[in-house]
Amino acid sequence: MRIDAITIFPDYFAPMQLSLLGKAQGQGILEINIHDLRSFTTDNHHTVDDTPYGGGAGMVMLPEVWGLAIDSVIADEATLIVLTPAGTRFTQEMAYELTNAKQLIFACGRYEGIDDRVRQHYSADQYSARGIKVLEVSIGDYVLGGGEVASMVMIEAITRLLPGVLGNPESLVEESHMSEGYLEYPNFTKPQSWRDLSVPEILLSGNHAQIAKWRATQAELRAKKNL
Ligand code: 6GU
Repeated sequence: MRIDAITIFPDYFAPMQLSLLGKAQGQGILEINIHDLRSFTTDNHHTVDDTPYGGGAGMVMLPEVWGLAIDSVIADEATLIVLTPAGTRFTQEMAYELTNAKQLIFACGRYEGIDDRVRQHYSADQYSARGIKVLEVSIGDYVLGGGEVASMVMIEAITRLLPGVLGNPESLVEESHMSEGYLEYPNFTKPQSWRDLSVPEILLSGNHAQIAKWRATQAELRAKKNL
């Protein structure tokens, strides 16, 4: 999978070289390219924003610089993800769907967001004919300073599902959010007793059927508690 993130703060993405993501890039499973939006400006001041038509607070990012930046990376079958708190909520299901994309482009807006014509332009027939899709996505009901952290959340959730990224793919078989409302049961390891707290007796029994039953009950209790 090829990932391109466009931002005015490329340094935000330093953690993408760490841990599983860094390793997957070394193995050629994944290619992550970070692009500085300002390098696509054509004026002396490297302007990326201006005041909103219609008035109001804040600044809106210019369509032309975004157009040049996106044009420089977009390939057939790409999915362009525009990060905005007004977007569709990101879920584990969406993460699974996006693992099928050949290229993901993350447009990280700042300020009051990106001129809406950028979304409109890349949603037009000339792009859908090339298999290009546009999604406006939010990671939750709160407002961040920009799309950078949100796109890293998405990149981590999506790429860990790609074949070969996780050291132990069995980890994906039973995890929270694998199905609607499912939360994983609590886990325990050594020592058997820690600060007066013991590991539940059933987990030491060796009775796999009973253990599976206990875990299913615990998972249900957790799901109810979090409603
Ligand atoms: Cl994608 N962007 C911003 N700025 N805030 C958010 C968000 C995105 N998702 C939740 N809050």
